[in-house]
Amino acid sequence: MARLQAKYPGESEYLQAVQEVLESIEEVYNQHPEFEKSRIVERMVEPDRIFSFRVTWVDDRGEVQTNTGYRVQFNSAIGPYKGGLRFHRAVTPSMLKFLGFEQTFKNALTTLPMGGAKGGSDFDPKGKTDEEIMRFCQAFMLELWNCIGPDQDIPAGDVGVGGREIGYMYGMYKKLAREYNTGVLTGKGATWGGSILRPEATGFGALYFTQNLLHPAGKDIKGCKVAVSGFGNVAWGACIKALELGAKVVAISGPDGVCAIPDGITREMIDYMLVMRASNRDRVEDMATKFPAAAHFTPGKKAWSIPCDIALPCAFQNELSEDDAKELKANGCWCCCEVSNMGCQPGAIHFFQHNGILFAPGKAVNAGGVATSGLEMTQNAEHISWSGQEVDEKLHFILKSIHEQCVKFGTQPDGSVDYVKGANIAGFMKVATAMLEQGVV
Ligand code: 2IT
Repeated sequence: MARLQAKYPGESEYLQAVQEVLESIEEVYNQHPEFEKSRIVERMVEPDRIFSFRVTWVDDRGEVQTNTGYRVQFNSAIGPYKGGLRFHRAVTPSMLKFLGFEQTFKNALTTLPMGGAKGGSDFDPKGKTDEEIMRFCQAFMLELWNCIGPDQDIPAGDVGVGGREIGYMYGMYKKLAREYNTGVLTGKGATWGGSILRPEATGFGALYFTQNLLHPAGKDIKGCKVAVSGFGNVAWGACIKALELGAKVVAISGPDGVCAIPDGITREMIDYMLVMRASNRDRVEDMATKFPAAAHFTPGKKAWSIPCDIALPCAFQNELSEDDAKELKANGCWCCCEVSNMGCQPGAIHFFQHNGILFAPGKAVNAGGVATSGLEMTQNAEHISWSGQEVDEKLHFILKSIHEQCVKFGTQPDGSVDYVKGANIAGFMKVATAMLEQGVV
């Protein structure tokens, strides 16, 4: 860590993600001298390569805009590079390195053969029109197309990138590459190679994982109050499944504040989240404006200020602080499943784990999204499409298996399960073993 800190000062998210994994794996690493001999850790923390490129496009006023685009190909030990694209004004190489690093271990947990990658741009979708989004996506692909391919690197969505953006990017990819293999991107439209349930999969998977977490403790989601942060694709899927399983979603939030929903979110409100996302206004207050009797907006507050049983951070890294964790506990919360990547600050995780709150990390909880991307790749490669039921059965199996891996590697001497350790060690062992078997490359 000291060497990395000196080499990459200021890359705080990246250093945070690496530190968490290294702390988790220290013990098993020391039991495997062959890993040390082959310098597995030194090789694993460094991305294989990073592409960085200028993206210039013209906005609706006819003005020329310039952003920076990136693709971080992190690790290919267990398969081709796989991971999403993030469009957000705060995107930096540090953010994408942390996400690519996390992705490597997450993908290893899915049981599917996928390496880790991440990419994106500091382009800010907020306030952009549909035409501007299209022109940006096309300009972005003008550079990205040369770095990706269905057997090399398969991007998908992340914050700020959904079905609409994937569509625009694929359209441009086809023109540039003269390749008509839809398998180069996942999260596509259902009529042109997209997997049924991919849009829902991250949220659905998170709730399946939560069920696997609660059942051994003799608990169930049914009847629980759930607080959700965000209102994007992940929060949307989580709300649908929470409702289906009989839970009550009592809060959703955005950068502007929180909407308390005392009687629980309805299907109509969940559908409206899609309208809010497509509007690019990035305001959760719009929910309270649309449904004034059901949702009450408070500016500047987080979802963690609303009393709940289960907290589901579904928005952004480091969105839940130690103080938030304490407020949750004081308000009766007893479980936090991290759905966003690195959504909880280290102090919050430490507090949960030492105060009897069930906690599971993003790379286990949210892996259903990329796992279903993996299922989309399989369907594309076979030129077939599976039914929703087939995909859902596989998703159930995958989340169950991820939970089992966490238990296998995370069970402590006192019988409790450290899900952070479990997920990190399980992912690490798979990637490290593959690297060892493939020699020093
Ligand atoms: O963080 C993630 O796992 C994603 N954004 C999904 C990546 C993917 O390739 O589906």
